[in-house]
Amino acid sequence: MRLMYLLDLLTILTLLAVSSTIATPPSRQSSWMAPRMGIPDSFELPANTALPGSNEPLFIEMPLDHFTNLTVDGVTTFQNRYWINASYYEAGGPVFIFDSGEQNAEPLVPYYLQEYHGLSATMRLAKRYGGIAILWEHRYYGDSLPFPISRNTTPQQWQFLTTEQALEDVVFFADSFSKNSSVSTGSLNSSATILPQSLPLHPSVTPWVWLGGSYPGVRGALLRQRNPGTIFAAWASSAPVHAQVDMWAYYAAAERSLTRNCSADWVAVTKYVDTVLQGANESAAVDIKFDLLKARLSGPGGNTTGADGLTKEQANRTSDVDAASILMDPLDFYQYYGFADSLLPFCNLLETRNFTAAPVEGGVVSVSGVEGAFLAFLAALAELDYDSIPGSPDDPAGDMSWMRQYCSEYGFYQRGNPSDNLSIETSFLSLELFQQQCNEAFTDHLPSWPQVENINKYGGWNMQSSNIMFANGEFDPWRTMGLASIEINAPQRKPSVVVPGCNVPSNATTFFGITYDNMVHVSDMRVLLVPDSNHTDFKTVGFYSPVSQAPFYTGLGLFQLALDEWLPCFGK
Ligand SMILES: *[C@@H]1O[C@H](CO)[C@@H](O)[C@H](O)[C@H]1NC(C)=O
Ligand SMILES: *[C@@H]1O[C@H](CO)[C@@H](O)[C@H](O)[C@H]1NC(C)=O
Ligand SMILES: *[C@@H]1O[C@H](CO)[C@@H](O)[C@H](O)[C@H]1NC(C)=O
Ligand SMILES: *[C@@H]1O[C@H](CO)[C@@H](O)[C@H](O)[C@H]1NC(C)=O
Ligand SMILES: *[C@@H]1O[C@H](CO)[C@@H](O)[C@H](O)[C@H]1NC(C)=O
Ligand SMILES: *[C@@H]1O[C@H](CO)[C@@H](O)[C@H](O)[C@H]1NC(C)=O
Ligand SMILES: *[C@@H]1O[C@H](CO)[C@@H](O)[C@H](O)[C@H]1NC(C)=O
Ligand SMILES: *[C@@H]1O[C@H](CO)[C@@H](O)[C@H](O)[C@H]1NC(C)=O
Ligand SMILES: *[C@@H]1O[C@H](CO)[C@@H](O)[C@H](O)[C@H]1NC(C)=O
Ligand SMILES: *[C@@H]1O[C@H](CO)[C@@H](O)[C@H](O)[C@H]1NC(C)=O
Ligand SMILES: *[C@@H]1O[C@H](CO)[C@@H](O)[C@H](O)[C@H]1NC(C)=O
Ligand SMILES: CC(=O)N[C@H]1CO[C@H](CO)[C@@H](O)[C@@H]1O
Repeated sequence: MRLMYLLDLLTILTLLAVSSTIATPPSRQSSWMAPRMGIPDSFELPANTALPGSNEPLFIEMPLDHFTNLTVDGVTTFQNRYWINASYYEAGGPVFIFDSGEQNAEPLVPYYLQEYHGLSATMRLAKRYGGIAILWEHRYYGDSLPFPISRNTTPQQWQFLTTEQALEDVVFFADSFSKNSSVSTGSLNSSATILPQSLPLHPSVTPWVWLGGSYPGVRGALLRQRNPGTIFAAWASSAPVHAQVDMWAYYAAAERSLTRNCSADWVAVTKYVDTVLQGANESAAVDIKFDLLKARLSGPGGNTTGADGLTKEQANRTSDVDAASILMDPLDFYQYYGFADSLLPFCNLLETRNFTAAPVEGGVVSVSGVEGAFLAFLAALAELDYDSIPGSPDDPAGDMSWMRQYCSEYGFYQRGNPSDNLSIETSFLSLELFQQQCNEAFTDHLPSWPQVENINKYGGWNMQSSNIMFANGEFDPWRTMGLASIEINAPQRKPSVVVPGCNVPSNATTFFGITYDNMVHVSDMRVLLVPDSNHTDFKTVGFYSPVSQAPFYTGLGLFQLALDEWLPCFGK
């Protein structure tokens, strides 16, 4: 059973099995391009020495606690995983670090670091600037685990999963590289593999350029504010840099995009279900839960096989919020697909009553009342095959770690707007409910509410930063928590595509960036996929933009213009 309100909607789905077929790293060229950007020209690698191939992971020994040297269960350090692709590296070229954020990074390797399935912005930038590409895995995700992650992870073990620790990991990593302009050749022979750390990639001698979408975009912006000496520039895509406990705005974009009749029906049905579930007639409540569960389990063409085993007892055991939030199933993929591809098919089914009647402007409710609208809604839920979309956690450990992060620092509790009577989210989704779930999942060491000030102290959506490009999608639910937010409590700043001077901070009214018309979450920083039979459905949405390829080129082109402006000033 899916608990929709627990789903990490920030997570980029990574559901594809990965085959590691690229084994041989290219050998180094013996001739090097003219060095640039602060690197003295004495840097040379012996001919044929090779960096490890990007399909094999590398590890750095990372302090568990950067700030107070605490030790828990004998653990003082852990192995933090990363990958490198040095195919395009030329002496003096920048570092392009792509952050995978709150997920196992491994499935991303062939997409973002090898261009195995199409162009990646990270590799295009590496090619253009002679840079070295790094894929970085976040502590407590994938294989970068100080402790095993499960329901048994203790509060003492969780305490090192904080924004500050995870940002400091990047600083520690960057500082681990050499400042020397030449690699000691004494220990190397002509066919040896060199340690990446022996390359002169220390951020004092090489510009580090960050690429991240969603939470990784937040990290890039925070790092540029916090450690400008480490992160020289950043492309922060769809970055909700303003943490807020109450994120009712999450659904505002979807609500705004609904057709009028669909909105009228959705609002009416939501109120109807909430009212029945809150009412005194217990058998009516169980019946409505049964109907909702049955619709979710049923498939297209009136196929109710999936619901065959469903009983009234099961329905009775289903909580009000679990049952009522089935009405929100069609919203699950909105952030990736936008209205036309995720909600319109549903609205069409609903408004035509499964293609048996013509739609009317006031919705089904205006013709058949709310009970008629409810039946049409159930039919639409059943016919739209959301059951085939993987909604249950693919990476339970990663989901727990992200839950820990939002429960302790980010909030982003996605409920409906309680003061908007056109809200299409069940009123059972309350802030208190989210908090209660957090408290149940993490029994101790959790603040009473998420400590959003840990994030917002870097400026939140008022952040006046230099050398960052903030990209957003017009209808991305996460735009509401970023610099480009148009919500009522936001500063209403406007993106400007005019590239600012190097190290020149933005001001209170404007910032450098772009909001792509009609686009959604991280529509730019995805792989420009070569479509094939493995990339046709929701499962691969994490890797490419199902809406449009245009933002890939727009974002990359604008960021290149910015880097052309900024990189020459590195070290000056
Ligand atoms: C932590 O330990 C390291 C190495 O022993 C030491 O250099 C550092 O000063 C310590 N930091 C703190 C905050 O105690
Ligand atoms: C690095 O990326 C390029 C494509 O951008 C790819 O051709 C190459 O195989 C990758 N290198 C490694 C070692 O995976
Ligand atoms: C080169 O170095 C590697 C690893 O240190 C070693 O295994 C190999 O025997 C060396 N080759 C030669 C020709 O010295
Ligand atoms: C639902 O379950 C409760 C507790 O087991 C029971 O008292 C109640 O009669 C059940 N209601 C229905 C309609 O089955
Ligand atoms: C309770 O709801 C059921 C439908 O589930 C209905 O048949 C019954 O009449 C209702 N009872 C009352 C007291 O309204
Ligand atoms: C929807 O319409 C299709 C095609 O007419 C039909 O097979 C199916 O049973 C209908 N589904 C529902 C839930 O009414
Ligand atoms: C009906 O749905 C079940 C799963 O719920 C599926 O196994 C079966 O193939 C479907 N039948 C048809 C005719 O599509
Ligand atoms: C009703 O909604 C459908 C689907 O959202 C839309 O295509 C249609 O234009 C609407 N019809 C009217 C009359 O508003
Ligand atoms: C929502 O509130 C507005 C103004 O308060 C009112 O005009 C409108 O009828 C209400 N809509 C619904 C669906 O309750
Ligand atoms: C903010 O920056 C923009 C773009 O550089 C500029 O046009 C605008 O005048 C500035 N506003 C203020 C208040 O400084
Ligand atoms: C799809 O994935 C499978 C398994 O990884 C692979 O064998 C197959 O070649 C892929 N198909 C295409 C068209 O890339
Ligand atoms: C080859 C070389 O010059 N190596 C030096 C790099 O810098 C470290 C200290 O920063 C020295 O210990 C190395 O000898």
